Amino acid sequence: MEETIRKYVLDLGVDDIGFLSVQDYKSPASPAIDSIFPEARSIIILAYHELATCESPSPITAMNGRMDLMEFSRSCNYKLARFLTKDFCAKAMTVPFSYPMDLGNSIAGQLSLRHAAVSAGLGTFGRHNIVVHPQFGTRVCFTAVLTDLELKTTNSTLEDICVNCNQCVTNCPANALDQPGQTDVLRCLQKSQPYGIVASAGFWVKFVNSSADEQNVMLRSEFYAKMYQSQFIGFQYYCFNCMKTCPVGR
Ligand code: B12
Ligand code: SF4
Ligand code: SF4
Repeated sequence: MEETIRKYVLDLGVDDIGFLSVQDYKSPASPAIDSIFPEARSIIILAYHELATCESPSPITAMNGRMDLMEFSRSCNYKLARFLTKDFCAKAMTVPFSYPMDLGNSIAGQLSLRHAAVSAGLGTFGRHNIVVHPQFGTRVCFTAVLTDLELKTTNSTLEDICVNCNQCVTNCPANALDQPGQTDVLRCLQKSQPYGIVASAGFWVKFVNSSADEQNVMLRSEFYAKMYQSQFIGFQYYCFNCMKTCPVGR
């Protein structure tokens, strides 16, 4: 069964795949799987090689490459879920690239794709706390499909792939990676999403405390225009440094 699913997924153009029994998934800061899908038995993780767009000095080009990947991955996830439903009479639920996600007390996905990918043999955690794939290095992203099919966790004997060159730490513009094993989320957010939720809250607090003339100026500013675009894109990333500076796989 695993081989049929692997072939279907690779034929879609996905770059790699891993299988994980739900009992082998461990991400203490994420919701329990049975709070999402009580009958889930397995997680199928799809891996996508990120294009060279992440190297572009233009944040528009870099984000456009990411949007292409997100759209492709959403379609592959959905096709796989339909394939499992039709050909295996299974239940299947998709886990997105990033959003929608919980934006309550913590910022977390329904499933931690990094933890799932590592346990399914698709890579190891790097010094930057994201996953390094043996072939694609850090330029890899993930989606997943949960299913009630019993699938065997992919056998893997991966050694640590990170070569500890510290490039990701040195090139992080937010100093968000100074503490080994931890990403300073707020610092990363300020640099990677400068027109995201933190900036938006600051803008609107200032807006309501401003005069009509000042509000007029604020709504015509470059900052507002960029924030407006970021909001309808979903999340607009302006930093890919920890992905693009990692030498593994290049
Ligand atoms: C929310 C989120 C963020 C938040 C972080 C919030 C957070 N606390 O994790 C912010 C906005 C800061 C962020 C930033 C980035 N993100 Co992000 N993000 C997510 C998202 C949607 C959810 C993550 C989540 O649930 N975190 C909460 C819990 C699980 O994290 P945690 O328990 O605290 O675990 C962390 C630590 O404990 C530590 N850790 C745990 N166990 C171990 C074990 C070892 C040995 C080590 C060393 C560390 C370690 O590593 C974890 C990561 O920090 C995922 C998609 C998904 N659904 O998984 C993408 C995801 C993790 N992001 C991704 C990427 C690429 C980025 C960015 C590069 C931005 C960009 N331009 O794309 C940066 C990288 C920041 C970094 N170096 O850590 C990719 C990572 C791909 C990969 N190769 O691993 C993911 C998987 C998206 C995807 N679909 O591929 N992200
Ligand atoms: S995305 Fe940018 S700001 Fe965030 S951790 Fe990576 S290098 Fe640092
Ligand atoms: S840039 Fe260097 S230290 Fe950072 S994850 Fe890649 S190999 Fe490891």
